[in-house]
Amino acid sequence: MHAVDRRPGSLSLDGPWRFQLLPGPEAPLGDTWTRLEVPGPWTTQDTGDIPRYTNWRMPWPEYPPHPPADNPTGVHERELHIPAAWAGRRIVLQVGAAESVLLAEVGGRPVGIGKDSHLASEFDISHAVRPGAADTLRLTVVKWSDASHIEDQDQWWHGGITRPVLVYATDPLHLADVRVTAPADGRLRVDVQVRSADGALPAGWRVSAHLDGVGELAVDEEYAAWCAEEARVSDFLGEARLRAAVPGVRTWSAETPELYGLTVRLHRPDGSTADTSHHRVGFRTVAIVGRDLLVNGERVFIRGVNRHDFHPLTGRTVTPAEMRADLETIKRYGFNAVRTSHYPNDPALLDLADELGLYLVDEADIESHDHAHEIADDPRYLAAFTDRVARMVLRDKNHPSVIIWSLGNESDYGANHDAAAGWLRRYDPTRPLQYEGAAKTGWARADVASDIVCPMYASLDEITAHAASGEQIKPLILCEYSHAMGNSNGILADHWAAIEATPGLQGGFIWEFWDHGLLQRTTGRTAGRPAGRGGEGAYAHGVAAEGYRWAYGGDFGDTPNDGAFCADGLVFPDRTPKPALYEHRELAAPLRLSREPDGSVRLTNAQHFRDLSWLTAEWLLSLEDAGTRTAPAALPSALPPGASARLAPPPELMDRLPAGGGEAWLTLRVTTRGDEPWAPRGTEVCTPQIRLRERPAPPPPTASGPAVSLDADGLLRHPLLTSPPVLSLWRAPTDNDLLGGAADHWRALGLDRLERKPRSVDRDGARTLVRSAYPTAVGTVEHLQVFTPLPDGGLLVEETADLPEGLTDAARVGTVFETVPGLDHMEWYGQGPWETYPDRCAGGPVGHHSVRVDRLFTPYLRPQESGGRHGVRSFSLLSSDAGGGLAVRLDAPRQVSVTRHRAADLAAATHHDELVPRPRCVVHLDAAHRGLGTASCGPDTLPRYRLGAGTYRWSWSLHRR
Ligand code: IPT
Repeated sequence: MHAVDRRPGSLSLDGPWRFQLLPGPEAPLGDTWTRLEVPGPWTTQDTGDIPRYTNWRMPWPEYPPHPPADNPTGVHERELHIPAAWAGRRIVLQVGAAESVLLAEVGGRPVGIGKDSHLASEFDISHAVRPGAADTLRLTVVKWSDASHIEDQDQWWHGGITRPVLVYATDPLHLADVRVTAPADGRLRVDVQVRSADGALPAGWRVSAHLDGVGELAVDEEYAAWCAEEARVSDFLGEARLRAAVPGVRTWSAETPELYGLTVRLHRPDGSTADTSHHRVGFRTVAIVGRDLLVNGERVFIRGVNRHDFHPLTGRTVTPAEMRADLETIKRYGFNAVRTSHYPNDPALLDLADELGLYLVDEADIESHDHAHEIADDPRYLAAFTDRVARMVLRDKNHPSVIIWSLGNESDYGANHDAAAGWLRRYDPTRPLQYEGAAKTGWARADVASDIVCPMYASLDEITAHAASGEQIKPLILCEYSHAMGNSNGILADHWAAIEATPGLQGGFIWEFWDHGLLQRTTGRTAGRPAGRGGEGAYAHGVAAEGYRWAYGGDFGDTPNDGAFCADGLVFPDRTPKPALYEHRELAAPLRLSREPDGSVRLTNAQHFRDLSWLTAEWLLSLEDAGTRTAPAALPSALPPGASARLAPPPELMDRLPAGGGEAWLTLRVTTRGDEPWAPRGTEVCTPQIRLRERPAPPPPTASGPAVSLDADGLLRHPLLTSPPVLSLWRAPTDNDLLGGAADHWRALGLDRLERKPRSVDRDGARTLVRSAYPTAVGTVEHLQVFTPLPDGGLLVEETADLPEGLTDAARVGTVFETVPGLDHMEWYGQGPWETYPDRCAGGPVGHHSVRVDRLFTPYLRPQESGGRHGVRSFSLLSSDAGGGLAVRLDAPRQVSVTRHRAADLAAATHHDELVPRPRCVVHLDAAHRGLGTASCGPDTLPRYRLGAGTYRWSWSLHRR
């Protein structure tokens, strides 16, 4: 593995290949070939072998290093036409990635074997090919091997060739490696290794290098002279060293991804060019000083996300365009870092990270999870550990985006890690390394194979306590946190408040980017099979089209499996953003607003390297009762990173702030001024806001008109409602609720099957008092509803619920009712427009929002509580054709959800396609709603987002519109 990119000028072998799937590597080849698209795993191409999903357990019982007897083996064949002009050249076959063992043959001759499912294998096939003629190229891929035990990552198991296959040719004398060292001070160093096919170097070869905009690099004369004297050394190493000092260098960072083109040439004695290699150089320095990780001397926050190679049709094969779309999405939602969980990515991804500006934790393909303890010290795996780490580092060392190396994931900690770390520290002293398994043996230990404390899912208390302990000696950056499974990422704002306020805490990587739902057919002859490439376009807005669904573990009949645990990303399988992404975007905002005591607004540049000149903005004044007005905003473009400035709220808006009250919010809608490499001009970046005026308390009601009508059980009859308002204490369990234990708690209390017992009805003039009881396992909830007719024909509902001692941590305390059919549009004043919850609402600015009812609901793969909007003050449900509908005004900002599904409908379904939308709206108005937390893997919500026993009071009024 080397850092010379051979993709340019190569011959692509991608496309349809002949294919046979055998039951094992020893099985005889049959006569019948089918066709298979390469690259692409066979498990998504309808070959009979299925994708299997397990988290950490191996899908079969054999102990390391043994594979199972049943071992699907794919034989891939095609003709290889090497151009006649390549005769006499060194010809190399490169297979981008194959899982898990690759055997290559040309013209019936074995040319090599390869392992590591996420790095390329290269074979010198010069001796085996016949340029100008056709040879048969056969790539046999054995699915399971000793290596499977160290590729036990939490993802689908596939089999096959997953990255491009190509052949390239060089002179026998060629550039074998180029190593670029480009620190922020502009002192560039380029070390070049030259090799010849027969091992001998002819005299007189020469290497040159040119840096765009700067010029030719100088040869390191001292080194050259030394090499010349030590002729044997020179011949053996074939090494050249070149240097340049770049004055006024433009440094690379995630915010300023400045790249310089570098061309390295190998010249024959006659001066002609034997080989050329192109690079993009980013000048930047990474260092750890004390407990700070510094990029170019700056303590940067790491706003990261874990990303797997994933595609809903191919499983794992992704094109450069798809990788770009991933990274653009990642950038647009405020991330500046990616951990390549849990293996080296396609080289194209690293190029893109350099270009778009993302810090990478480049992770070796080592996860021995199920047998972690045995393998970490097992010398039979020693070579694999060091090989996997070294090959990654050798390949990726020139990428400025890579700021940290990772030894792998979830593999305990043993001698094999120390061996790899030893090599790595010596080979690349310019970057820190991290390994969670080593760090966790003692966060304050200096002597372990991790320069960073990189825990997964540590609680806020744990990490802040460590930072305050006086014992912290390394930066703390969570390698995984805020598990994005289903409706999740609660307390992200609390995380970032702590990180930004606590020296020693520097960020983390959300788990994870993708929901790994594979598109599966549900109807027709091929029902149950992966849709594969035939499913192109059979999805939109995160939802699979009719006749398809997003499959998770077990859906292909794969046993054992870990169910929906692979659906834990910030985007749906089609890359549609989930609401949590907006939360992150706002928390990562490059500029922040705050209110000064004199009423002026303070704006802070929260970036590390950039001023504000790339942004433009407008002001929005939102008034609860008088809509929204806008005015252009003048940003202080030259405001340096970290600095703040006072801004006058726009007079043309402030002048129109009506006297006499009503809540008012001032929002700065910030967009890109021009095109950024990751977003076109006009892309929304953040929407920070400040409250100008509080919401006044509602006036005391005056009753007017006839008292409400009730049925025999004391339930409200109302022309706008098809199901009367009753108490609700439950929600359809989210993945966090299910896996974290809250759902069991609610079941034990009986909240999932709460039944109303009428107690009494009292009339007091026009007011009607309805008392009900809701028995639970720990006592009865007493519920009072007071109905008062209002002068405008509306109805005021004042409610009180007394939760007995012991009834703590309910899902919600609130009202649920169902409307007449035909209301398909919601307008509201509150947080939005995206889904928000009490502990995930930083990304939903308060304002007037309007969304189709069907689009309020978030189609999480496994149906669950969804569609909530936090801080809703008032809303209307309208029919878009005939007009009219209903309006609700709440006493205080409340959690509201309007969907077409009852909580029980959601809880009963296993996949989104099982849900049948009701024609009516199911409306929840909550006095209180439990936070989401992240308990499917990690901390639950904080105590302040939980519900206690005691008295809850809330009121709302219902009006015709
Ligand atoms: C952690 C894994 O590193 C990651 O691959 C994924 O499984 C994640 O959890 C959960 O989705 S390991 C877990 C045992 C904490």
